[in-house]
Amino acid sequence: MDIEQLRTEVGTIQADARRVLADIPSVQALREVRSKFLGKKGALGRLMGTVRSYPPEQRSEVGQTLNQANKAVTALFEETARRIASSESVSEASKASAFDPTLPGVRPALGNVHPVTAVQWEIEHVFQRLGFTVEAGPEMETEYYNFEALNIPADHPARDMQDTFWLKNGWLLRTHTSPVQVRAMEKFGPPIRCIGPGRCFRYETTDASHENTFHQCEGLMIDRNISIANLIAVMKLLLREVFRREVKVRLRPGFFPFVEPGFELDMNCQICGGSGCATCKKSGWVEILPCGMVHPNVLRYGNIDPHEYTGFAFGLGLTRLAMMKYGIHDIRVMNQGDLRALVPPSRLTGPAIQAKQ
Ligand code: FA5
Repeated sequence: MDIEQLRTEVGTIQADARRVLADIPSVQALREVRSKFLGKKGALGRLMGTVRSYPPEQRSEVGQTLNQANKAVTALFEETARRIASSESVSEASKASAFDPTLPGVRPALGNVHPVTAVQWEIEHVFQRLGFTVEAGPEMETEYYNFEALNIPADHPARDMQDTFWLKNGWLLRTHTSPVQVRAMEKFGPPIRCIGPGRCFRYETTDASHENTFHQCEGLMIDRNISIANLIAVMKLLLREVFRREVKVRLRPGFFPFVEPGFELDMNCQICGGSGCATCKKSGWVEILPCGMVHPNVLRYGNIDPHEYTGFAFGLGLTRLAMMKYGIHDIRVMNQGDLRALVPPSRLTGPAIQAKQ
């Protein structure tokens, strides 16, 4: 073919390529078509093989014509490849976002949480990390577990410290969570690490820091060589984890028949910052964490040899702790069902809270 026919042929090939590539559906199809145009035996490849058949003075022009056509068709293929790749990724993305009825549903966010529940979850999480189990005791208790096994015999004046709701059957509403101690000793035997959060009841007049129904959290650790140092370390860790900063505390001697020695751990009132308010009765301090070394008599009641084992116990005022953490001035708000006292998920802290949601 002469050089004019060659130009016409090259134009036809380029037009064919444009037409074919406009409808190409996939990368695989593109690959198959590519050899028909650009392969050695393809339309342009075959023409390249004819360059030598032209007179020497025309070869350079023939070469240039074919090279330009080759470049143009190659560019067409590249552009088509990019178009297919981007449309494939769009369809992959739309596949991924398509509704899949087999996936588990998105759990709706829980409503707001009661402050006591929120603090209880945090405390459970802290202690579980330390290897403590979480125990529950009955709210309706016997005199034996609430008093006697805690070294408070019937005529002991300490019974007056906790005004009791007596039931007609001779049982009572537990005045503290300490009965959980004895039940845990009976259930597990030493060594023991447990906490017992729960509701307590006292027949007393209410004010900004006293309720007749409130929460405590008992703690008990019994093993060989447990000392006051262990007790203080755990108390400090507990407060640091709940408040996420150091809080000012004071330790003073305290009397409880079931511990010896006994302590009162008070914390700086978080409502007034220690300057004195109705919540802390103008003292700047709030009684929050009475504690001590378990009395040998109590260990004996729990069938544990006090010569071999020692332990510490504490009775955290959970409701008061929740007041301090969430800035609640009056404890009576806690039982009034006022929805404004609840803690929205945005104010909850601690990994345990996420886990419970
Ligand atoms: C007891 O109940 C002991 N069982 C605590 C204990 C356990 C001491 C183990 C030693 C070893 P107390 O009566 O102080 O102690 O109460 C403990 C905490 O419960 C108080 O510090 C306070 O934070 C909280 N609390 C007591 N009475 C009330 C009340 N009426 N309203 C709200 N919180 C109260």
